[in-house]
Amino acid sequence: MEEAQRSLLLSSAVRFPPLEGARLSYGTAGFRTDASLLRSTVFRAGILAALRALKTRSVIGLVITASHNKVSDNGVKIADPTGEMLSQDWEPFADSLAAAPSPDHLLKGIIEFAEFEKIEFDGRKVEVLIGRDTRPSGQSLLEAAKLGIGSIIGAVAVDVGILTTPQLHWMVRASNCSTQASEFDYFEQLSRSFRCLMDLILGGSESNEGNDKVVVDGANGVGGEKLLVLKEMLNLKDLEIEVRNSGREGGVLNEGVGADFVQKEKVVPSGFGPQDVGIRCASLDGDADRLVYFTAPSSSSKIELVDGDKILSLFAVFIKEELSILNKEPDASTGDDYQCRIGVVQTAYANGASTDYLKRLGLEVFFTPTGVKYLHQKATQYDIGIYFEANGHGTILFSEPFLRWLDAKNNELSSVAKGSEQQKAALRLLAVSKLINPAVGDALSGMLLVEAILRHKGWSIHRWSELYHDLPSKQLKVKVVDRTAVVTANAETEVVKPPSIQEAINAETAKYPQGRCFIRPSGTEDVIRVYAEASTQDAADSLANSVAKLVDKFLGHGSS
Ligand code: 16G
Ligand code: MG
Repeated sequence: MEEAQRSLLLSSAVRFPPLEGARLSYGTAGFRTDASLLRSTVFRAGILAALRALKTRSVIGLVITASHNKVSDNGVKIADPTGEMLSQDWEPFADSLAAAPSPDHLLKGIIEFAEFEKIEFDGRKVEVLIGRDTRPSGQSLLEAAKLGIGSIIGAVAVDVGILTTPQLHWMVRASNCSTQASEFDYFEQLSRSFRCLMDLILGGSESNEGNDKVVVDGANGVGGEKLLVLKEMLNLKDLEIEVRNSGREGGVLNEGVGADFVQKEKVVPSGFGPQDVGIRCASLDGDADRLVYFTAPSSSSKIELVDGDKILSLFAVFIKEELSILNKEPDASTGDDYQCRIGVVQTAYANGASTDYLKRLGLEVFFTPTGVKYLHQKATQYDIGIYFEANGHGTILFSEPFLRWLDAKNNELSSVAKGSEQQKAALRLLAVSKLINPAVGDALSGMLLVEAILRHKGWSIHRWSELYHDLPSKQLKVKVVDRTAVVTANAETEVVKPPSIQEAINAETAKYPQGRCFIRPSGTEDVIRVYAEASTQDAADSLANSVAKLVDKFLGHGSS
């Protein structure tokens, strides 16, 4: 590394001393904590993003958000050239950069890592797109990120403004594919493919049981704001989208609103109530990468929640049906068959009833640990990989060879069977591949796809919800001395360390019909999470409580 580069790094690093005692880890989805503690970490994440851009010779993304967490928190994460999460083998470097106690240590760490990764500091121009959510701390953290990026010679920070997290991921991917990559292009692509899908659907669909309205809770965040823009561009006549908690009405981000609140508390978000009974409602989280649906109850009881598992199931049913239409109709067949491998990916939090349902559909179901990066990676291994976490993160991935085949098939069909159901199925699948965000789960594009499929099938939200009945479940968290003492295996369904706790969990679970229970260390909070499922709510509550006591006994403050 040249002297000019060394001194630039040292001189900028002295402006961002790390806070003592605030040791952060890149965690499941980037660094996250109280915004007032983050400047040094975001500055260093800027350096990391610039190094990643140098290494990959591609456009990289940096997003400043703390998603569904409280407004006083913030966070930072990096998007790789494909728009996916930062490659996991760089996470330890992210941790050590964040932890470097002084500018000299920081510089030494960068030099060693750059040598190991063979990163050349040749001054070549590389770009990092920086986006942020609506948090008030975003602007000053953005300045810190810019200085971090600017301390690598040749790296240029491009401020793309306030965006949803999935928009930023999409723009990074599009920039590297040499396609149009502005925010306007994102909206254009979503609206064009949605309209195309609706045109292919409206031709043959039954009525949507008179249910042509969706009311969306925008979590008082960036998603609500962007949905208003998208709605203008869509200019729909046959679907009314009403946005509440858009952030324009003065509500606080994620406070009593948003997908995380709705999914965990199972109550209506603020701004919703008895006037919404019978209406299809949806909720986004604070950076719009999570989506859940729900209906408001007539009394004060709990909502009917239609979570990520049910969105996954709806998508899976639709895709499977379209594929079978495409592969039927022998008279129109071009004899060009493609063995399309379709797979669904879930985590241990998926309700057992959803997994049974998907398996009954004949689908291959695979489990990964919690966190989008794990599910996404697995989903890339299929021709059509559909992944969702119960909390509403998810998308559909189509392989390049499958899309090429589908395109060719559509072209052939348009000469031999134009306008046939078979050709329409090909066109619908192509439209879905353009509507859905291939970089990461995206609440806006996911919502449009849900709306199109419900319309296609003529289903109300109740009909959709009836696909299967969730098993009662309960989640708890337990504060422990050291959450890293828990090591899990088999997609977090089994504890391998400390010894014998799994046996105790098994013994407890065996007492309950349809009982299932697991514990895992949270990747975002200093707690152990407990999940329990059983045939009744009382049983699920009781199983979760007993296992929480076991966690406390083995790992809690009284255990040592
Ligand atoms: C993060 C993850 C989410 C995961 C959650 C688990 C992304 C983009 N977000 O929000 O997928 O479900 O963490 O949190 O990957 P926990 O480890 O605290 O339970
Ligand atoms: Mg989020």
